[in-house]
Amino acid sequence: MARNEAYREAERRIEKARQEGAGKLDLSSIGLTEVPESIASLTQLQGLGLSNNQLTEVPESIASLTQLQRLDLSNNQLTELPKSIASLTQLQRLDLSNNQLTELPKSLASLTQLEWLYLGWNQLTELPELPESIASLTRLKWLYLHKNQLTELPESLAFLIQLQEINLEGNQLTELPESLASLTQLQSLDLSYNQLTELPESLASLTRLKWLDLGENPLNPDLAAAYEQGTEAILQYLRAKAEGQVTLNEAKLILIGEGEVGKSCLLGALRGDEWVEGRPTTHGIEIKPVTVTHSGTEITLNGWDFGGQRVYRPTHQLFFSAPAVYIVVWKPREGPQQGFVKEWITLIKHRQPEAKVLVVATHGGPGQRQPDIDRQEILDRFGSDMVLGFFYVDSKPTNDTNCTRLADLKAVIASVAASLPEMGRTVPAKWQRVREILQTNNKAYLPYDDVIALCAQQGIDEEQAELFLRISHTLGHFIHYDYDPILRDIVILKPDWLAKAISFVLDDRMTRQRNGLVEFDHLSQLWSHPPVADEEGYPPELHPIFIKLMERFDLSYRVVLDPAKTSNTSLIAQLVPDIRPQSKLTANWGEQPEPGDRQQVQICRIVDNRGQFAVAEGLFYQLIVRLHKYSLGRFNYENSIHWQRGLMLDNDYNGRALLEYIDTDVKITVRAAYPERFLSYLTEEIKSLVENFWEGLRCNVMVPCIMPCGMNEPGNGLFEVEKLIESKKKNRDDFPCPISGCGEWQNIDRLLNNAPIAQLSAQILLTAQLTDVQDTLQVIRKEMSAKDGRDQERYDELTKKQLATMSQVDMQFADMMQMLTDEAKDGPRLFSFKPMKTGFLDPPKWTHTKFQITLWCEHSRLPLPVLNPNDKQKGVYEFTIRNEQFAKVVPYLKIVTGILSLVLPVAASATKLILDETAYKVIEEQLDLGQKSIESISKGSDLAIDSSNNSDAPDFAQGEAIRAQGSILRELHALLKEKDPSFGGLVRVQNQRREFLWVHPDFVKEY
Ligand SMILES: Nc1nc2c(ncn2[C@@H]2O[C@H](COP(=O)(O)OP(=O)(O)O)[C@@H](O)[C@H]2O)c(=O)[nH]1
Ligand SMILES: [Mg+2]
Repeated sequence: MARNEAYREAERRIEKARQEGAGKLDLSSIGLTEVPESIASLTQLQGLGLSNNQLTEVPESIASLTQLQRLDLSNNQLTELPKSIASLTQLQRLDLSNNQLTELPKSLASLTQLEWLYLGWNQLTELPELPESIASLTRLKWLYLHKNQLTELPESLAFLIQLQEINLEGNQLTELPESLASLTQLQSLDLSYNQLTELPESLASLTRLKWLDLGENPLNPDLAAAYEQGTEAILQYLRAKAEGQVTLNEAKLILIGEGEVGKSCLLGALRGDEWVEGRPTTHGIEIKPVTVTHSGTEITLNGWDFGGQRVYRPTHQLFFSAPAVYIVVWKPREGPQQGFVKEWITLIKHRQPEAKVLVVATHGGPGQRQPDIDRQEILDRFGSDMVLGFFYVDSKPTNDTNCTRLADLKAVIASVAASLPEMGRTVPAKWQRVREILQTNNKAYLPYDDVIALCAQQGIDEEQAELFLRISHTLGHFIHYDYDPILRDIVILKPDWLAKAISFVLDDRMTRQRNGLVEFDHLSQLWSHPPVADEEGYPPELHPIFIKLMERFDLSYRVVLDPAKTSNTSLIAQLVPDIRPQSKLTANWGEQPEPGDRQQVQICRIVDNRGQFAVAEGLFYQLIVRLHKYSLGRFNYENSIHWQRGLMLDNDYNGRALLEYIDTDVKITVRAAYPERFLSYLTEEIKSLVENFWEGLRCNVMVPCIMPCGMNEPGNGLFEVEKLIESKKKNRDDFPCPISGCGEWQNIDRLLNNAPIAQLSAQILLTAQLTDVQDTLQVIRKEMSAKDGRDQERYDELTKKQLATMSQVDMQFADMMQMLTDEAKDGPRLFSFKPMKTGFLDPPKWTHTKFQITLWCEHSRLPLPVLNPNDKQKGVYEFTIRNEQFAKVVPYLKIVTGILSLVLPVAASATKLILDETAYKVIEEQLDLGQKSIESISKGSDLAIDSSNNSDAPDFAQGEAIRAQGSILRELHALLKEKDPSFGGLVRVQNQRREFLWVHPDFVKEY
């Protein structure tokens, strides 16, 4: 509509409203640039919609609409508000989102009836000073200030005591006012994407707070670790701090470099220890404290001295947890080349791109003249932000003086340590006391119960002690796995002690000769009598614990040599053969995929933060362990296929995969009836491993060319999936081949067809052919029940189409769970529900009714009553819910019911648990009833329940729709928690990607 036309249309609607004495007027989305003056005549108006226009100002005449309760001005170009807005004293809801406002008028203060105030997506840099303005809006319940530029919040926010929800996502806040604590009605506080490092302890008094979002803030490490555990955990942490806190001036000091260059001597010298002649070589890691002083403040550095042997490198990286001062040591006598200084800095940089590094040459006694390192080259390559200095010291004192130039080095170490962001952070005083006691008691480990007793002595109850341990574990102070049946009873107090035990295995000749296979008896032998002088060995009761810990660290897994016996052998992944097992490969991977199978390829290209190709040291060892449940040798180790740079996997109906490390690329090839599922799983697994473990590395997912290339050969070009998607969003159809000399343009859609990671499968099954899919699944279920228990043959007789359907269901389930990862911190995601009476089918009479909700296990994908045959009421709850309350949660229930009814028939495949027919029917019927009640409610109400009919860009929109269910899920958690805080005995576990899942106790051992 042209401007005038829009204006006239608005005038017409205003006139009509005036004649009819209408209460509401909708002038949204008509291209209006100016509001007609005649609006002033609608003095009776209660609701006015002006969103999605091009308004640059609001006319003064609006002041006449004194009855207005709802005003929507969102999505316009407003830069300021008229003073006259003050006359709208009846306003309850004011939407100003997505405008260009830079400040709020003082007159806002008159809108004392306001309950909703939307100010998201503006350019507010500060809230006006109170009390003139916002402080008088004492009825405000919902305040949206997201995506602004706020750098601070006024203390007077405290007057808005009715506030239930504040959204401050995407501002520039560096701290919060203490007064926030007076907002006792607050339920939801979104602070994500700000610059917060600490939180006021007073926040802990917000007992109604159910949702606190702190994602993407530079939180101090302790706080970040608490946050990782969920909203309740962080409140508990703040409560502990509120009781008393201490300031910590401590950091890690990490010494690395080749063997025999003088790391241990240097640490000794920094500590002021006496010089030791002929010091024995370091096995694993040794930790000793060093004290330094900076500007009068004493700083404690925990010095980590790493053994330099190459074989330790992959393991050592585990302990490069930030933040630390890193010292790379080298010995000039052997020349800089032999010191591998650049390689060591690279190793650090990949794990900790923010690390601070000092390069230290040893053996620098008086009169020593040695070749120097090319300092400029190192600075050019790593930057002077990272490499902060070069030193040349002698750790050996001369007769009359101290160690040469050591004092200078120590002073710089102190100042670098003082500049680390977590220096001077505060932690709960009681916790710190316990930590000190545990760290200085000279014990390498303690039983869990002893630690809890010690906490109790310091006034920490068990619940808080558990949180203390979880946080200490995340921070790397202690090692404790709370749900692992073997490890939960022990707390490892000295990680170095463990690293040493592992080093004896890595050093062992026999294990090396057997390509990493080692029997438990032999491990026991090594640990009882270490082959190293002066090491006394470890008591036998610890040996099973060590084996378990090595598994937890992705260093080893137990292999099946004889399916009839329990395993007594580990595979140390790092020691697998160098050579590609060619004949085994050919036997298991033909030239072409089998008939009915398709082949898909994706490449994970590993690059550093400058986009340069980079090696993720030890990546394949970790993959061999993490993916071993898909190993070809999972039933018999003999059949395994893996070597230093590759492995083959098999995932039943989801297909077979070959993973190969080619230079710095991991190439993944999958063959299956529907290869997308396994391919996207493997890609995600590698991507998340690379990006979580090596903070300085990125994994770009690439797809290969599909056409013979412009150079008339089979195409070798690789296309980055993310770039293809970006181009697609800009409505481009083709993308040029990156190979120089080719430059042929390829169709983006066809390229992306090979990239399941770019697609969201969620819409595939929940739509049209749903009944077809369900029929297929029923047939599959019958087939599989008949083959109950026969592992490998279960899928043999299924058709390719059936196999493909099962994979698609798996993929859809995984997608949904993935999108709700954040919510899983605070509670389980899978429920079924049914109405208790059937009267619900008559919607008009229906005001509230009784519902039954049943919790499901996220591992087995089965409802709890099936898994608890002796207590069928566990995880089953009855609620009386009002109609509108129910309508609110319906969108989530709809999605989850849909998924569960697809997953149920094949759930057995994950756990090898086949449901008998009666049990199956009961669940099926329950899901069905749930579905019916949703439909009837949807029909009977005008609530926008179906979120999936969003027509534009379905691939991306669907994901958003599911993600939007998060808040509903949180409400459900709150309801359930009131009934049963234990969630029916479901246990919260973490998978290898550190995502939380809620599983039945029987399956905890899988994590
Ligand atoms: N003169 C002299 N000798 C050193 C110095 N640093 C190390 N050494 C010698 O080099 C040997 C190996 O040092 P060590 O600290 O164990 O090496 P690491 O394997 O890197 O820990 C020691 O036994 C010392 O004799 C130094 O600064 N000056
Ligand atoms: Mg040493």
